Amino acid sequence: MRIFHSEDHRFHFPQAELSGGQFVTPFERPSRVEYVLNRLRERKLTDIRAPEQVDMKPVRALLDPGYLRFLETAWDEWKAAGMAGEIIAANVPARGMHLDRIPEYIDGKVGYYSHASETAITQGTWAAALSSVACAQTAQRHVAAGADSAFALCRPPGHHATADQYGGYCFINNAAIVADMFRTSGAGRVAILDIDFHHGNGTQTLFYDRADILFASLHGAPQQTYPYYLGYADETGKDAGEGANLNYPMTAGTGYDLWAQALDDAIAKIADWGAEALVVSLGVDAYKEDPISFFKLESKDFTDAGRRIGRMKLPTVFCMEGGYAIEAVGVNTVNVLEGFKDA
Ligand code: 7XA
Ligand code: ZN
Repeated sequence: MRIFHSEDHRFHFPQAELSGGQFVTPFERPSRVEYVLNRLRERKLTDIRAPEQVDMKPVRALLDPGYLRFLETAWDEWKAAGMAGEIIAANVPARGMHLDRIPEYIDGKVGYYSHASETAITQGTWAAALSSVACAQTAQRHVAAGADSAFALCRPPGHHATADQYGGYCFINNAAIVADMFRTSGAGRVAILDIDFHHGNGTQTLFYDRADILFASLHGAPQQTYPYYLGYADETGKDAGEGANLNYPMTAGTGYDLWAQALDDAIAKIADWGAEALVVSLGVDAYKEDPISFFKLESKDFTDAGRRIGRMKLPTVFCMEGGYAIEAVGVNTVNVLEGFKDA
């Protein structure tokens, strides 16, 4: 399996994350990628390539132009306003306020274009986010050209980002862009299977009313975990997209038996629906030791999950999402890929 990776992810390295009322070193950090690369090499998965240049056309096709301008210019505006630290949202449009009027001042814009405060923007965030998209896009082109699969080692991750909001460590939704590119390159129906511990609220929102892209997500129940305000089982899509959104929320302590039943159900529904290509939002934070999650998957379960996904025999792009049990991130990620190849 070919792997796409860019060193430019390192441009995004915030010093601080707001977590539990404290500023801590971000869980989503550059060394995660090193663990994955090391494990890939250990397992002789060495077809690791730099991505082609990012193509902004598919990005602009899906995302809000004002949001993209904001991401590109936020750091300079923040610094020009005399702010000393990293960009962190402190004010958001809440119930009863205007959701449709974009403030002029950068502090207001930051709140308008974000949905959470844990995620900092730094000088290099835009460049890193574009390199992450470039990995995903190059993986898509490789598969659209005939490869059975590819792994985009995306960092920063993407599945929480909507058309006009960042948060949950995500700025641009890589998996969504890949799915839309599969459509443009000829696939009639595309499925996104999100196995990250957290609900992919961004991906769901981007395709909620679309009949051509199905979204299925296995995740921590929103009553109990981030992103809290989306991810319930009764969110099934709307208008033309009715029936093309499948949520499998599961409660704290969920182990592989129950999780795998949800996976099998999602896989069966994706097959029945007639997907011609598959995008996997590959987070490994369902792992039992993950510091910010509460499922109980073991490392070997990721191999089995990969095998089940591989049995679908669909052209597949994997996009890296979360996973913060730092020393196990590489093993768990590569286990999914190896299971997939062995299917
Ligand atoms: O898949 N998404 C993640 O792994 C990021 C979750 C961020 C949680 C932070 C809650 N304030
Ligand atoms: Zn996650």
